[in-house]
Amino acid sequence: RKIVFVTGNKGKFREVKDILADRGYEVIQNTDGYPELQEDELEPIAAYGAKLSAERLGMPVMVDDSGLFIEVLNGFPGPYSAFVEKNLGNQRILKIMEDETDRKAVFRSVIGYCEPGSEPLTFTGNVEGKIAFEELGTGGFGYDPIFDYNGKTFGELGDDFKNTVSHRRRALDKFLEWLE
Ligand code: ITT
Ligand code: NA
Repeated sequence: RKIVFVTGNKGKFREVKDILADRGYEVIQNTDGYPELQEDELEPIAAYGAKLSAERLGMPVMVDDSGLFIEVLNGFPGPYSAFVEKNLGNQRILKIMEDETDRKAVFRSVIGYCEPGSEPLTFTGNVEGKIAFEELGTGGFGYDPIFDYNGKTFGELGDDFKNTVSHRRRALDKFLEWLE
């Protein structure tokens, strides 16, 4: 069983490939990309990306739109997570958070899935944590070194553990439940 995953993000691809391999799926990366709607929520971005990609490629596809939502910053960077990671980076987030005592944050992943000629579906997963005070660990990718899950960052915990509790894992579990 094969699934085409449209993404340019190597970290996402590696995680999805590992999680779905355990369930008997082969994941194939497609790097064509898709225009991202400017929205406050991830669901419409994932739905639109999946629909557009499925029609373009003429085959069923999945996408993953994800982000880090920091509570005290009203959900920032949220849907702007890719832009912020690229242009500001973890150190600038830590700087903004320097004097904040409320460090609650949520990672969210929305899997969009679409078959040509059909409407897109979305599956959302969340994991709660806190913004660390410094970058820790070399595992994972992106915001993982500053995302503290029960006292250790995803960067420290590494992919194998992350894949058992992550936002992406939870979204994929819902997707597979529907698929099967
Ligand atoms: P696509 O090609 O799949 O769109 P992208 O990197 O542009 O890749 P998004 O638009 O979904 O992805 O942006 C999400 C941002 O949040 C991006 O900077 C990711 O690196 C980061 N991110 C997403 N999931 C993450 C995770 O599990 N751990 C750390 N950072 C994550
Ligand atoms: Na993107």
